[in-house]
Amino acid sequence: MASDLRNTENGIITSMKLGIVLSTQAAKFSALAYKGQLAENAAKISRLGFDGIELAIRDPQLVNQSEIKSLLNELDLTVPAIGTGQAFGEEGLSFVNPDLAIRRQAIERIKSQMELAEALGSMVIIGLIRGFRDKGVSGHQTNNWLIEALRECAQHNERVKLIIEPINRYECDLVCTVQEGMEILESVEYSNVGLLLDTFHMNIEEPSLYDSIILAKDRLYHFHIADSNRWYPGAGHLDFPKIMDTLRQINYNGFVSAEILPLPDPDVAAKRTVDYMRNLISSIYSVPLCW
Ligand code: LER
Ligand code: MN
Repeated sequence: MASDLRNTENGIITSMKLGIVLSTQAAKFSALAYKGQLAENAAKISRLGFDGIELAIRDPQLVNQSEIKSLLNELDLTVPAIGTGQAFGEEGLSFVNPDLAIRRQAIERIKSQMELAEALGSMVIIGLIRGFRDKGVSGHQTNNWLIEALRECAQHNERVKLIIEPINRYECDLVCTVQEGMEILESVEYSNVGLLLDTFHMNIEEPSLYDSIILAKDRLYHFHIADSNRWYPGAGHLDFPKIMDTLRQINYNGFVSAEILPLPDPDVAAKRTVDYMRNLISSIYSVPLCW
């Protein structure tokens, strides 16, 4: 109920929810407004008016599940998704590493993230953990390893959704575009596997962000927002009114989650995200679609 009320903007019930990424530990990845100090930062995020926190967790063994649950319960915040890329960024685990032991570790890590996700009511992000194709391994073999890993994880617990994030070519070489994401979904053939689209990556790879959102349609399970410069929405040149209107057009009712640089500082970035996005979300629900 409380979150319905929070999604009531000027008397208009909106169904998109607003989140922000917080890393539960220090990380090299820079587009994180908040890192560490979970209790303090979660309280700030709640006060700012977000509906949820997307947690970036390198390894579920590093966090205390019941502490997280009760803290977020108290703050009335949900965890829409768990980010897993640090297992690649910090430890080198990947689904397509030529070393079988590393591939197994990556798969087991995702399964353990799925257990935590089930307890928190979250989805699990499959981003950088896909890894890079090794030069000595064929594209065909790499693709097979990726699909096999996804199938094994999807089958492990069909109640938990896995969300594949197309990532721009400079950070990843497996599934960079929404079309490639849709093709992987077709090969994997599990309905608990869907897509996470990120405006920052789409701005680099997609001819049209809007057509790509429409292509993903009901396989779109989660959405990352950052402006063209990866600052908070409104700080660059992306057309967020049109992006949000397109999400509304496909009846997207999940989270839009800010994965942004902590600039000019974390709190200002978070506050400007809330101010800009709340205004936008209520305005797109208060006027007819512009299509
Ligand atoms: C993770 O969500 C992401 O967008 C990537 O840029 C991670 O490197
Ligand atoms: Mn992202």
